[in-house]
Amino acid sequence: MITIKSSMIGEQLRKENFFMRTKIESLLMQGLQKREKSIKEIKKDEIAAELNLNDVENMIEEPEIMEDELNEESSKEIFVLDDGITEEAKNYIKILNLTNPGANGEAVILPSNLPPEIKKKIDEGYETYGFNAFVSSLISLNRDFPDIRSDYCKTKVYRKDLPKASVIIPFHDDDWSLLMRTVHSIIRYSPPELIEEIILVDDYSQREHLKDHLDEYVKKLPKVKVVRSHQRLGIVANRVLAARNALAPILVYVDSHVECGPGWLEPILDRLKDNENLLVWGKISVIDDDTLFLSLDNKTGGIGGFTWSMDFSWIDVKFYEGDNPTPTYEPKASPTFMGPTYALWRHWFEKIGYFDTDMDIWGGEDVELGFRMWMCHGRVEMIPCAVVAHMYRGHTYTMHSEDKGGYRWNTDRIAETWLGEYLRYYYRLVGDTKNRNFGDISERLAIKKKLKCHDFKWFIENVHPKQTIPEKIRDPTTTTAIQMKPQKDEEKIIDKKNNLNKI
Ligand SMILES: [Mn+2]
Repeated sequence: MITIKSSMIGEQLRKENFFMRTKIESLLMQGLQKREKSIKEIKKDEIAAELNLNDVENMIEEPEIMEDELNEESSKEIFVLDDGITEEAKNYIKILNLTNPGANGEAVILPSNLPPEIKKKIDEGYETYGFNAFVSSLISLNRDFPDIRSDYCKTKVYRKDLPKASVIIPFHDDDWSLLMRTVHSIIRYSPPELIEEIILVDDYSQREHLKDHLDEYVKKLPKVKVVRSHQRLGIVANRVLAARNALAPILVYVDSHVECGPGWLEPILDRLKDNENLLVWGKISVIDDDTLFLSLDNKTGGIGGFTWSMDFSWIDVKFYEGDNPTPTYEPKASPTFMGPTYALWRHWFEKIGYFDTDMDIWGGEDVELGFRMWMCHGRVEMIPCAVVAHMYRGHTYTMHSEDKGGYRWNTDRIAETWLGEYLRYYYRLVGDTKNRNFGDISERLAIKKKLKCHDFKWFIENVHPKQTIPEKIRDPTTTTAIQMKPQKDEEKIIDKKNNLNKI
């Protein structure tokens, strides 16, 4: 057995026992064949390589692995991923006469003449979690994600020596099955040797199933740990909390309501390997919020744009270039990105100032980081081969804190920090410049100065030249006040964000 002195990192190591053992065993086999190293040396080297810690010698007691023990099946710690379908759910599946509901990403279609008890359950799910949580509870946590990737993505060979990832999942009062299906999909579709840890970051959840029950459950899962904040931080500050607690060189942020598809992680890590100032994000498909249907397509995707009201907008892309009928699935430069799945180097994230933690609970942080990446000498790309399905849910909890102003507080901070001479385009869309309160942005401006970041004119000209600029105020030096109506799509987005209905 590997015994590890109890320290915080020791705890982490203990959870990784299974994966280390698997790797140690394969190395031992190689070592025994070559007869180059003793078992003890191989084991120590391997753990040191895994951890990349200088003081690994001090953390690990004298190895006691015996050769014959390694040959016994019983010495392996096997993690079993349960399908998570409760007895109650099984009963409903029977009543509804369903077979493997939701398997392979299929829609769960319920009969129209539902018993009142089930109708009530569905309504409660929507009310509490903003989606059809009843239907989700009927679906296996281990349902297969159809491999719709192109041949290019399926056959591409990625390097073996990729940097390891801390996968970070922020959550707050989430539905159990949706959150756990996210976790299971990551475990099932990621090569274990590429994952250092999966961190569930609790933003002060109050629901019982996310307390002791969650702590107990994750003990049964490889590499999963829970980090909790003891006050409501919001998703922005929570993501920074996780970054500070993460062990791996690469941070991969994943929403709490996604399913990761086959081969999603390798292209992300391979692309980051040689690019320390890069942020990549996955191709976002959709999990239907009513039927949990996985809506997948490998011909088109979206990269990130923005509107002058500082809202995210999608820019559709086809994976075809010009008249070439053969699609290309190479990474695509993207002016901004959206939060369901993105990854970057931990040290780069720290260097460019994490997120703006004075932002309110949620909103705009991804657009802001997209701007900052480009303007402060980095880059953002969407990776078509990294397929992740995301559910757009209704909100069911408070989206702003007492001392901050919610979504527009956040976008005001973005605009005031980055837009410079373009700032009035923003205020003409969101309202009067007077009496706005967005807190203190001096720290964010200091980062911009310290990193010698480009200005917004550079960003428009070099990163997003197709961005619409209202004709009459195209020249930002003009001082004439011109009334500007929101563009159609911007009106829609403003309306949507004001209602705070979906993320
Ligand atoms: Mn989301």
